[in-house]
Amino acid sequence: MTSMTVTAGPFAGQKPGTSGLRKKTAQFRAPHYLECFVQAIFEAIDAPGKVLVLGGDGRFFGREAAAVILRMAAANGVARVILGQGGLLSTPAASHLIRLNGADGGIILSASHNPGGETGDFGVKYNIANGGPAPEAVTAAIHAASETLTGYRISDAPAPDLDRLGETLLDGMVVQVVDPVLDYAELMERLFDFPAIARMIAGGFTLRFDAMCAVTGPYAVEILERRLGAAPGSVVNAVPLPDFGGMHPDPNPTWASDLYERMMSPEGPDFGAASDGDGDRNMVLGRGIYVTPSDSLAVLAAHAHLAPGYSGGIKGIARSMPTSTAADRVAEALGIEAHETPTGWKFFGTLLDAGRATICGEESFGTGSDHVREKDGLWAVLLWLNILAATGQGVDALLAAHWRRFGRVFYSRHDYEALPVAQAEAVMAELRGQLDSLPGRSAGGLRIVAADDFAYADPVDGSVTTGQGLRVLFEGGARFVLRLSGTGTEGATLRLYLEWPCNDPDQFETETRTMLAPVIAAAEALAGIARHTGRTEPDVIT
Ligand code: VG1
Ligand code: CO
Repeated sequence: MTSMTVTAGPFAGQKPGTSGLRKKTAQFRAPHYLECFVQAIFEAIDAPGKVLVLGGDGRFFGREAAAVILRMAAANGVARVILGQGGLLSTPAASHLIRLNGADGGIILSASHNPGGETGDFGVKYNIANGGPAPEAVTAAIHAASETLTGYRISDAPAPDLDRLGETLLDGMVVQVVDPVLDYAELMERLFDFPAIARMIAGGFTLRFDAMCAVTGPYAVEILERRLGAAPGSVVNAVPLPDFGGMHPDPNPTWASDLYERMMSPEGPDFGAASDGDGDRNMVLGRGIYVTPSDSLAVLAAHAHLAPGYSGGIKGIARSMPTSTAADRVAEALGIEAHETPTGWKFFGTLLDAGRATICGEESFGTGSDHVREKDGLWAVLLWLNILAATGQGVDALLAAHWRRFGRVFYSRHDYEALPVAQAEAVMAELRGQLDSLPGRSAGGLRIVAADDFAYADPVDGSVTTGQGLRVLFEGGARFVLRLSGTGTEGATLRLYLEWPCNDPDQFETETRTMLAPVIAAAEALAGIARHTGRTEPDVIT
């Protein structure tokens, strides 16, 4: 067999965002578009001789894309590709396979929490040898290569059967099709006390896991039902579908409303959780109680030592800047390092590699640890279950005890989606223009003590990242942050993050929206979201 070079490209705008390149599926299916971006990856990483992991979340176009990438990898001199059977791999499982096999990197085909299907979104993400998302230097090199290439290489041999386990040769390259679940399930079994969780479940503890017709279904069925003994059917929407069954696989109270409502009912199970398209996000609920992702991070960090994988204690906690400061309180109490990074898991990699953080998290339903280099939805669920089994407490009691010990940080994120880009930029520009003059002034009755455009100097490799979100800090620690999403594919999405720390136990049961009212008013006064966009309510509140 031979390979050929197809003259095509370059395409403008192949610039990875917060997490890979995300575009409308139709864009990715346009002639040569996927191929040119993949060629840019191969050029940036110097593909010849490399070992790569490949898989995705099962969304529409994933199988076709995997077949094309295999043929391109062969033509570009890649030595071996380890492929999840059927082209399936959750993001954390892909991260684990890269590490386990000592691979040079991996390509994940997913647009994560964005809806899939013919009219939905598709995405391609490159991960490096530590298993984590490519850092900025690598994504910049990929983007640069995408801007100058004049074609791509592809083998004219057909791709092998994606469903048949085992090794085949494609134009001299080894294709190794592996079970997507097995190695991951074994890793989880090493980290957590499966017998204790199984005993709790056998003792009558009930749970519901909503896989949202995305990639986590097979993982959750194997681990929660087969290995831990949860009743068959505890995992719902468990079969990955190309269009996610029409669902929007973003595990939050809005998009996982069926689970949310069941959990709020007195007849609901003891524990509920959901995951996103590629399995790296999680939402956790107890009966009658929703755990905010920022609180979940803090609770997991405070109790991680109860799980076998973390019995020696944790070394540090890292959170993205817009994530609430609840985790910082835990780090302080434990006497360990706390890190504040820009949004996106790629910024945790150096801290995890250097052993300066063990647990990381983002307010966007992402939590994870140094077991892989991605956030990991099922991992978070299992750590919760391990903690519940070890303490014998329910989610509500555990959260209440956590607040009593550390105080409660009221938190919410307001998303304004699909805004005209100019309107979103006007909001950002108005606030950015005032930042220097804000300290000492008041807004919404609150006194401002600091305001800036977040910049981050990585303490491990010294790299500096600027322009990561506008933040305004008030006396007493209340705060709001405003930034533009880097994962959307339509117009602009404005995210407003709101936070109000509280040490008064008498107020812990107050509605979040009531507690946040002053800081919401301050944000409106300073940034003028309603004035610039005409929107008086966010599209999604988490
Ligand atoms: C969002 C979240 C961010 C997360 C990213 C990828 O990015 O805010 O915290 O890391 O999605 O998550 P943005 O730029 O839209 O705010 V996933 O699960 O979609 O890969
Ligand atoms: Co995701």
